[in-house]
Amino acid sequence: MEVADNREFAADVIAALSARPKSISPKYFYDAVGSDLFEAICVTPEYYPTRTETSLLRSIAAEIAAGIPDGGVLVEFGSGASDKTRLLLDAAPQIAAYVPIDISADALAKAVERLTADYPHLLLAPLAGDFTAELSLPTAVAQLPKIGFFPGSTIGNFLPEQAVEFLRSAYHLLGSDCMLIIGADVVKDEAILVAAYDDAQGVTAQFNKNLLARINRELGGDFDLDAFDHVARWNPAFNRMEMHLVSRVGQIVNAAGLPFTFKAGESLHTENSHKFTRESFEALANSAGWRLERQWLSGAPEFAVFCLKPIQPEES
Ligand code: SAH
Ligand code: AVI
Repeated sequence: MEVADNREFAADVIAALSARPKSISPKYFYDAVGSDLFEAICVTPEYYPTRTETSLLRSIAAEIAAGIPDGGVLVEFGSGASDKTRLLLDAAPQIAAYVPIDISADALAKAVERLTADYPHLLLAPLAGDFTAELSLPTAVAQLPKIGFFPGSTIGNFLPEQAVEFLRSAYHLLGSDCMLIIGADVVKDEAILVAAYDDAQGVTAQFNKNLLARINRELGGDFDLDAFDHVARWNPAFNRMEMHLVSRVGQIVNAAGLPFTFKAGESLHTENSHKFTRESFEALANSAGWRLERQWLSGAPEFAVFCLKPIQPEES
């Protein structure tokens, strides 16, 4: 990790542990260990979103591909292992270039190595960084038509106002003649949701606690991982799953050179995963300057894929 990144991580951890209630951005889950743990979550029996979205994308890839222009550039936000990407690349050989964007440099490097071997004619231009920061595309692809791709329901990890900000900046990055394909998880029975975020093997608990392990590794922290419980709960007021790390005891923990107090039962809120309906997603997209061009819905457990296009001035 770069020194500058480490400084930002330290500052965000200090702010998170000083806040009441304590809360941190989920982007810090994804160091090399966290990215591998996320891949392990995706194959647990309870975590349906990956399987469901993958099979939906497989069945609609040709329809999506039909709307992709010749020589288009696929720009993916939070690309991870780039597995779902392959479904689009295979269905749309007219795609000339691929720009995977991910905060996990390790996950990005591994994905690019595999894609280079399997798609020798594709121009690959990876960007390691935060997709909420100001981004610019490599000059080699600047003039090509853009197709944004944001699978996984990672959009659900934003608060609604952050999602709107992200969608607005995606428009600026992709240009007025683009399309944006977004995967979004759908509101459903609470028991299915809670199980997906609290799998029986404890992989999601490990993923959540890796945040503490990462603070120990990178910021000289002394978190005792066994002194915290992984808690996954449905918050009906905001239609979201929440993940927390709840202190089992009253304790003082050191991190980034400072002491922080936890009361027994006090929580560090680590993630929100908002779930959508067609109506709530469309309203979100509209408020950020996008219109819903098409939508596809899987069978139960439901997961949706949306195709968005920028609202043109004459439409507003
Ligand atoms: N798109 C993949 C991976 C989803 S997991 C899929 O659908 O399976 C979320 C991915 O987003 C991870 O690879 C993580 O490293 C990345 N990510 C999370 N927050 C990010 C941020 N702020 N900027 C860039 N990448 C981010
Ligand atoms: C990446 N993101 C959409 C996942 C989610 O479902 O919110 C991360 C995750 N958290 C727990 N399990 C998976």
